[in-house]
This record gives sequence, structure tokens and C-alpha cells, in this order.
Amino acid sequence: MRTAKAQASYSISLDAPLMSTIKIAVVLSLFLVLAGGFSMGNAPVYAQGASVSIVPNASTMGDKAFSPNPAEVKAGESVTWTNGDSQIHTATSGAVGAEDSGKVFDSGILSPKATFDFKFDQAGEIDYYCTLHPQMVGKVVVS
Ligand SMILES: [Cu+2]
Repeated sequence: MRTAKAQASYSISLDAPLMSTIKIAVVLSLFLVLAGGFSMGNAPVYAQGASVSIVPNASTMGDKAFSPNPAEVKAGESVTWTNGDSQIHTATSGAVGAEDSGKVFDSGILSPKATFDFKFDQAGEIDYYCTLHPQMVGKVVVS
């Protein structure tokens, strides 16, 4: 039974000229699926860390201007700020007028839709603000 069936399918594949084309297509599809799987597998590398939005009308939002606030990451992870407002802003470590302002990180001017990444290597809590609208304040908590 088994042998007969195997022989039958063997002869079918020999007889069908399309089979080899189909086989190549299947192998190529598998390769593409695997390649896609690998790049999907790499995606979490980019997703590590936190994303912070500068919200619409941020200049009037105080400690709600950066969302989420606080942003929480593990040491070695990055925070990515995205300016979701129509005005320019910054994400600058420290506090307005403080000696340490901008010492840890400073995005510089972020135009609408611009992004800024910073990787936090040490545990701790870092306050930050917008140099253009110092009432906009946030915090990054690195564990
Ligand atoms: Cu601002």
C-alpha cells in the first residue's frame, strides 16, 4: 500500500512539468517567510525601551506635556521622544536654570514629528523639561 502510494506520487511529480516550477516557488516562498520571520524576530530589539510623545498643545500641559510621564526603562534601554505637537520643543535633562541642565541628554530643537533617542546606561531618575517651555516637565525612571 505505502510503496504503491509513494510510487504513484513520484510518477505524478515526474509527469507534471509544472511541479519543479511549483517546488521552486514553494522553496522561495518558504525562504521569504523565514526571512520575514527573522526580521520580525529582530523587531523587539528596536521595540526595547520606551516611547514618549510630546502631546498636542504641550506648552500648556505642564507635567502632562510628555506622555507617558514618567517613562520607565531598564538600564541599557532607550527612550524615544516624538514631537506630536505642532510647535517646536526640546527634551532636555535637568531643570531650567540648573547647572546640570542638558548634562545627561538634550534633544535640541524638535520640529513637529521629529524624534530623539537616548540610551540610559545607569539606573536612576532623571528629570527633564523643554527649554522653550520650562513648565513642560517629565521624568525618566531607569531601573
Ligand atoms: Cu516646549
